[in-house]
Amino acid sequence: MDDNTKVTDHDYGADDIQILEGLEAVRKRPGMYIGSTGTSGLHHLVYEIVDNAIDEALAGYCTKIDVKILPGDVIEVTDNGRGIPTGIHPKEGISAATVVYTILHAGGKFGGGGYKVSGGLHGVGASVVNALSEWLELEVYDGREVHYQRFERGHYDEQMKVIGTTDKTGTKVRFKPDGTIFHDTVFDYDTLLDRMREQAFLNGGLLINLTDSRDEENIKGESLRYEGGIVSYVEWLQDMRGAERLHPDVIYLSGVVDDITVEAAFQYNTDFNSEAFRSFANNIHTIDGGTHETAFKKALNKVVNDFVKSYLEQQQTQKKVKKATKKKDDDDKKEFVALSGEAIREAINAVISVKLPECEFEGQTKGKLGNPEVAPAVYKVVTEQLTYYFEEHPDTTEIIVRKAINSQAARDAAKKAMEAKRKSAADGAGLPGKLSDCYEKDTTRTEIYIVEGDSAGGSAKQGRNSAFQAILPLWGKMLNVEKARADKVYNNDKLLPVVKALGTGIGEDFDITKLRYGRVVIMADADVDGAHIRTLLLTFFFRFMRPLIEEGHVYLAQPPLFKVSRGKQVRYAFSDDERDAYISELSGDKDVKIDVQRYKGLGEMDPEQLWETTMDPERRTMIRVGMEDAAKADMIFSILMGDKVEPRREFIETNARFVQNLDI
Ligand code: 28G
Repeated sequence: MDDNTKVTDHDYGADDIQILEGLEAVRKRPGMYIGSTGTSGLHHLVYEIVDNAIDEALAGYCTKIDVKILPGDVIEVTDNGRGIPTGIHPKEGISAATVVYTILHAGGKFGGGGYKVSGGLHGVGASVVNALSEWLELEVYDGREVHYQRFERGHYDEQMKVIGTTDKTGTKVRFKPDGTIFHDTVFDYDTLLDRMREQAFLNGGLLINLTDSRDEENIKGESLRYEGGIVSYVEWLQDMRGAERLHPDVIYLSGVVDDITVEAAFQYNTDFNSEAFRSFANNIHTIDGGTHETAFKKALNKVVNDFVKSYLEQQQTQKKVKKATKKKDDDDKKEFVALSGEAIREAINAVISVKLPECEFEGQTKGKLGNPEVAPAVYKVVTEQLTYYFEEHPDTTEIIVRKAINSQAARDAAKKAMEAKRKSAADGAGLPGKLSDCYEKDTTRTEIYIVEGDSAGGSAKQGRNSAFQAILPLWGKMLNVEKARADKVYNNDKLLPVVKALGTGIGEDFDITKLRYGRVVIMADADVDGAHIRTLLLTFFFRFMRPLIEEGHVYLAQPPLFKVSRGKQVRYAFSDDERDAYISELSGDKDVKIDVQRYKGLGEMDPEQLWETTMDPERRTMIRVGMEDAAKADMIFSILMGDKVEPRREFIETNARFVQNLDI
């Protein structure tokens, strides 16, 4: 066997390929290269290979990519590009394609260093996939011959060889992920579908076919091609949300500044309090936004405010001309107060995509674009093109501007009402009456449990450790924040206690330094109503207290579903499997009576049980809510609450797994 996995320290010429270390390094620390060895890492293998095919499309040579999930969870990706070069690499003395698949190239995605640059640097990541595959087969079609090579865990016995003739060009890769590396090697069709669809939108016109033939009785597939690119993406997102459009056309802005390509597409709908941004840098989803998103918002602000300002000035001069003959007008000298960004963005649905020579990603999960040079590029393109759009489309412009002004009025009214409430002694500037507060003040210790329902609230209050755990019970159905105007949300009697208890204020006034509890825990039943409350609260936090989620303060409590007992021996189970395991554990080999109690709600647990299973920091498990979860809740929420029935049904059919707990 060739010893092609040794760490090599020489440079073989090409600037863009650096040999850092051998494939064994990848197998030793897979997380450095693919993030994790869980399901997410597993799916990353596919993305790495497909990305290479997309790079070939960006280079202008590939129009079609086939992605297949084959029986045994083998993945096959085929493109119709030029085919990876197979000629002998001058320094290595082996095929260039072999080099691409066996030598670790610069840019560990998750372990510092640079990131892959889409459009130009083919093959980065291919060696990582190879190293983490039980086996991988590579075929290259160069218009004359079919070249073939097989690898096992990155190693090969034979060099690349010709196995046939062809008149086609392209690359085909087949691989089976290594079961000794990944906890679970089963691919999820919907996860791959989401990703392929996203890439098809971002690379308008490119055809991506996805098929899943693992179950021969039920072969699934989808053909994805969107000529409209990100304009189609916005339309699709609006449909998914069941949104009613505020204006007919999606607005599309694009341009190139220096080496940076900027594209933005957006449309408003008739909802309240919803703004949805999806941004990408080099086709990579930036879940936490970054310089491109910030610059877009700033530019939108500027163009809308400039428009409103000059419109008002125009009106005033017209009035002055009329009134000049009658009397002096001093009441018309109103100072122009700029509309807030939130008001301007209310109900916007936007997709932003930038492409640049080299991306820098920031933040804990590397989900935020950091490149400062992107900001002026986006700002320039959006201000110039949107100003032009406004001039060309007065009808749409009027609709958008009117909406922004109305939204600002609602927000001002809400603020006033809030201030009035704060001042009135009866309502109290203080804490909500239903809150059972804790004694400590140190937010590294304090927690608040937001609990659904009366009896559960009672149990939680008795079961808690009152030194650092506060309890806030909530009653009844919550307000649907999407269909309600800002002033209603601010004054809602269900949400107001939450806002008051947390102490941070909301929306533009949100101030994280005022947060009274380091952990905000949502504790709801594992049933339909519980799921409803959970989704509503997450949506509320996502829209009005976003930093709370971004900075990792929000948690979901995980109460057990079953109590399994044999006399004094008690076990709590959080799933059916766990319940069955405990039943057999407790019964041993004897045929004894095992008592299984199913908890229908938190209220059925006594305070002691609730503490032991769900609230005691030593024993409980909690889920920390990430931006991705919250964004998903926000999306699900929109669909389930939206007034259009069709997208809702379609969404539920395709995402049944995800929404099974929700009331529909
Ligand atoms: C099917 C699954 C994944 C690919 C290509 C095409 C070329 C290429 C790939 O070149 C070496 C390094 C940088 C240029 C490039 C072919 C130029 C001319 C290619 C893929 C040479 C890699 N002819 N198609 N790599 N580069 N498809 N699909 O991986 O300097 S990778």
